[in-house]
Amino acid sequence: MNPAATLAAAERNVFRHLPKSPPSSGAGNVESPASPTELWWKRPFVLWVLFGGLVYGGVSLILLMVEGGFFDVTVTVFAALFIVTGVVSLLGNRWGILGGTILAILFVALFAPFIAPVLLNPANPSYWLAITGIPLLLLVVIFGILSLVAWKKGIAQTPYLASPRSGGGLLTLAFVGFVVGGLLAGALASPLIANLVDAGGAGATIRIVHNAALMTTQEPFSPGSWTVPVNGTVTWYNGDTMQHTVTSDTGTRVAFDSGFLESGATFSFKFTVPGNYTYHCTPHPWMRGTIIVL
Ligand SMILES: [Cu+2]
Repeated sequence: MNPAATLAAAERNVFRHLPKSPPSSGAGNVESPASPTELWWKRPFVLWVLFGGLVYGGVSLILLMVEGGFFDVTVTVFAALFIVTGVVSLLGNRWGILGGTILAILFVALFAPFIAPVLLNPANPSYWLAITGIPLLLLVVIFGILSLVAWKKGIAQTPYLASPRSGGGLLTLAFVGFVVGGLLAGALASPLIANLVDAGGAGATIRIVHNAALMTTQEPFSPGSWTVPVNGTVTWYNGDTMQHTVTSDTGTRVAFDSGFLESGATFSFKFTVPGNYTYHCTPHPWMRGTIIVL
C-alpha cells in the first residue's frame, strides 16, 4: 500500500466519527434548538450558561438565608424559580429561557436597594454572593435576550450561542474571571476590613458590636442601657460588618433615626428632653437598647 492511500484511509477513519455538518437553517430548526434525542453535553453552549447562571442565583439565595439565619417567602420563591427556569432552559425550552431572563431582571430591580449596600461593603458576609451573583445574572440576561432573538434561526445555528469557541465563549470567560476575582478579593479583604472596623470607634458612647444582628448576641448595642444628663449627646458607632440603624421606638418623647449606618459610621443625637428612650435597629428589630435622660 502506498503512503498516500494509507493516509487517506486514516483520514476516513478519523472523520467517520464526527457528526455531519449541521443542516442549513430552515423551518426544521424553528421548534427546538436541541433535539430531545441529542446527547445532553452536545446542547448549545448558551443553554449551559443560562443553566449555570440561574442555578447559581437560586443556590446563592438559599445559602444567603441559611447563613443569615432567616427565612423569607419572596427570596424562597425567587430561589425556586431560578433553579426551575435554569433546568428548563438547559432542556432547550424557549419559555424557560424567557422566564429566566425576566426573573433575573425582576430580581435585580426588586432587590437593588438591598444589594447595593452589600456591594459597597466587602466586610459584609453576603458580599461574595452579591459580587458573584449579579454579574452572572447579567450574563443570563444578555444570553437570554440573544437566544430569544436568534430563536427562529436556531441557536444551534448561531455560532456565538452554539459553541464556547466563539465571541459568546469569550464573554462568558470574562464574566467567570470577574466572578473568581470577586470571590478572591472578598475572601482576602473581608477579615482585614472586619478587624479595622472593629478596632475603630474609640470616641463613641455606644458600639454596635460585631455580629450584632445575631439573635444570640446579648448586647447588640453596647452598653445596652446608657444614662446622660439633659442636653447630653450620645454617639453610636457601627463596629459591625453590615448596615444597622439607631431608631427610636414609636411613642418616645422625641423621635430619632440614624438611617442606615455603614460599617465604621457614627451617629450622634443630643437629648434635650428628660425621659426613657428605647430604640432598635430597623432591619433587625430584635436589636434593642435604652437611653435614660435625667
Ligand atoms: Cu441591625
